[in-house]
Amino acid sequence: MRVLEVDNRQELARIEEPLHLQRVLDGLATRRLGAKLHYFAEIDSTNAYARCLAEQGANEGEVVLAEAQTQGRGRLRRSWISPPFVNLYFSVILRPRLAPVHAPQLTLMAAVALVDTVASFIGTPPTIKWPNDILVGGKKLAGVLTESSCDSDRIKFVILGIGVNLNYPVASMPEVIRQRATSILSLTKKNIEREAFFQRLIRDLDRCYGELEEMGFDSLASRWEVFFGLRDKRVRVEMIDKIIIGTAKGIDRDGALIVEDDHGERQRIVAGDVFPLED
Ligand code: BT5
Repeated sequence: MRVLEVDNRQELARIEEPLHLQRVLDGLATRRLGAKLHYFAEIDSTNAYARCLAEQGANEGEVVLAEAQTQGRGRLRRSWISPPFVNLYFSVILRPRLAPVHAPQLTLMAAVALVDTVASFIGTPPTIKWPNDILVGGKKLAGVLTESSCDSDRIKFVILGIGVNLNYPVASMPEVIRQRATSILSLTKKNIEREAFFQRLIRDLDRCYGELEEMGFDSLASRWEVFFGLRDKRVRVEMIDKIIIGTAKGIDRDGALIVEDDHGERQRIVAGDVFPLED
């Protein structure tokens, strides 16, 4: 049985095109994800709310979904632009049996699932920009934000947050992202049924998460590498305390980015932003 909790603090009747959640839940047939769906017309951040639920003991697989976010967030206090009714913003509570050092694998697992879903809607696979961006034609279509809560030797929970631009016209994007972002609408020139995309994505996430839990990271890592757009390219990696220039080599089994610097040393990057260098 699947449970749907709808937050009625907002007047849902005002919404022109709300998600038809029953269409999402009908035939979802997932093993771990989506047994309970918390739906909001508007929220500050689905990740923030999912974290509160997880701290209060919510089960693995519960999903928080909102039509709009007022404080959607990216990494490093950056924001995620989240206008109403056109896109998807959701967070999944996971309780993986992984060591804390392996938590980054979940970001990469989500990227692989997103590639599969997006490819099924646009016909060609997108590329992945380490660690968490899904790009088409070099423009950002989706982002993943994973936030973990850990003890010294185990993960208590991970909040896996995903934002995807669906029926979002590039012309109505704010200036700060307009040149660098895209949407399914902009790529296909058609509005898509958001319910169908969401259902497919939850299924792909469920499948990839199951694969990670049951078979480990190796086969997901190989698939991730196929879509990694910067392999063997010259890159600049910006970290909090330094910048490295070198050649991107791929990822290791913990999901860290491997870059060979200009002294021939292999550098292992666990957090940062990677950019292609113009030759
Ligand atoms: C990310 O961060 O890409 C992770 C985004 C995760 C958003 C989801 S939405 C549901 C859940 N709840 C949340 O509060 N967050 C998650 P990062 O790599 O730091 O990229 C952030 C950057 O992407 C911004 O600084 C902008 O340049 C750009 N950006 C912001 N909004 C965008 C959008 N709608 N489409 C494309 N790019 C965007």
